[in-house]
Amino acid sequence: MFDVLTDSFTNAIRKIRFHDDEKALTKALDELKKSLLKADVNHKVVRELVLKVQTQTKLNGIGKDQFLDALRAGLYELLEIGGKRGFIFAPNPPTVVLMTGLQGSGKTTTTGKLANYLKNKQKKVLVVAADLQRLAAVEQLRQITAQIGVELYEDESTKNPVEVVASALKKARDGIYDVVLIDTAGRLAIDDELMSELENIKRVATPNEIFYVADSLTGQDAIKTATTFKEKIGIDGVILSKYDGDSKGGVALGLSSQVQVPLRFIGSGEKMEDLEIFLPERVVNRLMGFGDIEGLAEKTASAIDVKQAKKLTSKIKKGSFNFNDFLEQMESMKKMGSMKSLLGMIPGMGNMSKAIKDFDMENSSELKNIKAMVSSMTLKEREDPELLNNSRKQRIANGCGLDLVEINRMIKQFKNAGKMAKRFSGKNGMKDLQAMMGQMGGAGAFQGR
Ligand SMILES: Nc1nc2c(ncn2[C@@H]2O[C@H](COP(=O)(O)OP(=O)(O)O)[C@@H](O)[C@H]2O)c(=O)[nH]1
Ligand SMILES: [Mg+2]
Repeated sequence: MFDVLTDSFTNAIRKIRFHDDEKALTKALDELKKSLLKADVNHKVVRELVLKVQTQTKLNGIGKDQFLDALRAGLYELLEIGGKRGFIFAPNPPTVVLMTGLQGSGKTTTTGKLANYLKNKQKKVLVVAADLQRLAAVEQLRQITAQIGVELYEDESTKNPVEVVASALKKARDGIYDVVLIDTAGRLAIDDELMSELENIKRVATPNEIFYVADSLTGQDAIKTATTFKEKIGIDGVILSKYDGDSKGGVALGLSSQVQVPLRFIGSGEKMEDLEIFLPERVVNRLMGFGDIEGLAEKTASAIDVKQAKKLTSKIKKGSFNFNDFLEQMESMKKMGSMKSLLGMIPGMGNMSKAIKDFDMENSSELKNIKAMVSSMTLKEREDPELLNNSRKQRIANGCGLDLVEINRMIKQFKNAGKMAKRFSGKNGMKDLQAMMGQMGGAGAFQGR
C-alpha cells in the first residue's frame, strides 16, 4: 500500500534543496503540493497541510530538517483523528461490530479479513450473516468463513436480519465468543430503506463499534458516503477497501480528517490476508521513506508460527536446512501475501516494490514444481539434499514429469536459499537483504517463470 504516494512523496523530498532562504522553501512547498494533488489528496486537505508546514518551518527557521519535521508533524496530525487504532476490544466480551457500507464496497470480504485477523490473534469469532437481501450473500459468507475456519451464524428460517442478529447475539452471549462481526446488506446508493434497516439492526445489536467499509476506487465519493453514514447512523471507524487497485492513495491520506473518523484498517487485495492495520506513525514513516519494520515484523509473525520459526532458524544456523523445511517456508511465505507489500515496508525499499512484479505465490507454477519435485524424493533425500547425485536426480525428474535441467535449477535455487537464509539470520540480516535486493536490480529474480 501507498506505493504511488510514497514514490511521489520521497521524490518531492529528495528535490528539496535548502539554502536557508524563503525562495527555497516556496519551491519545496510547491513540490509537496504537486505530489499530494497528483496522488488525489483532497485539495482543501492539501492547502491546509502546506500552510501548516510553511508556518511551522518559518517559525523554527528555514532549513531542510525543520521542513521535514514540520511535514512529519502535519501528516501525523492529519491522520491521527480520534485516537482509535485497529481493532478495539470491549471491556467485556463479546465485542460486537457492525459492518456497514454500500453494495459492492467490500463489506463481506472485509468481514472475512477481520475475522481472519482476529483468529490469528487467537480470538474466538462469530460471523453473523445479516445480509438477507441477496441469496448469494449468505453463501459467499459461508465460503469465506469455511476457508478461514471461523464460525458462521445463519438462520434460513427468517428474512428479517434483525431477528438473525438478535438470536446470534443470544448465542454469543451464552457462549465463549470474543468478537461478533455482523455483515449487513448494502444498497447501490444511500436510501431510507438501507438506513432504517441499519438503524433497526443497530438497536438490537448495540454494537461496540460500527465500521464503514469504503471502496477506495470511488475516490472522493468514498469520503462523501462515509460522511453521510456518520451523520445518519454514526460510525466509529472506516475501513478502506480495494486499496490495491488504481487508487493513487490520496484518499487514505485525507479521509480521517475529512470525515473526522479514524481510518482503522486498509484492505489491499481479494485474499483474506490482505488487511493491514492503519497506524498513523507507521504510515508517516513509510511516506517519508523510512520504511515500516514494525509492520513487516507483525505481518511475518502472524503468518509464521513462532515455534516453527525458531526451529527453522536453528536449523539454518546449523546448516541442516532441508527440503521439508524449504517447502514449509514456501508455504508460510504464501500466507504472508504478496512479496510486493512486504518489500514496501522495508526501509529504503518503497521505491523498489513498484519495480517488482507481484509474485503470486498461490498460483505460482514454481511452487507447484517444487512441490512436485519434493514429493518425488525419498524421505532420506528430503532430509539430506547432499544425497542427490545424477541418477537420483534423473529418477526424480522422471517421477515428477519435469526436465533434469529444471530439477538441477531448483536444487541450485534451494541451496542458494539455504545460504541466503543463513546470512539473513545473522545480525546484519536486514542490511544484507537490502544489499541483495540491490544486486538483483529489483525485479528479475522474483518474477514468476
Ligand atoms: N482487489 C480487491 N478486491 C476487493 C477488496 N475487497 C473486496 N474486493 C472485491 O470486491 C467485490 C465486492 O466485495 P464484497 O465483499 O462482496 O462487497 P459487499 O457487497 O460490500 O459485501 C468482490 O469481488 C471482492 O472480491 C480489496 O481490498 N481488493
Ligand atoms: Mg456482502
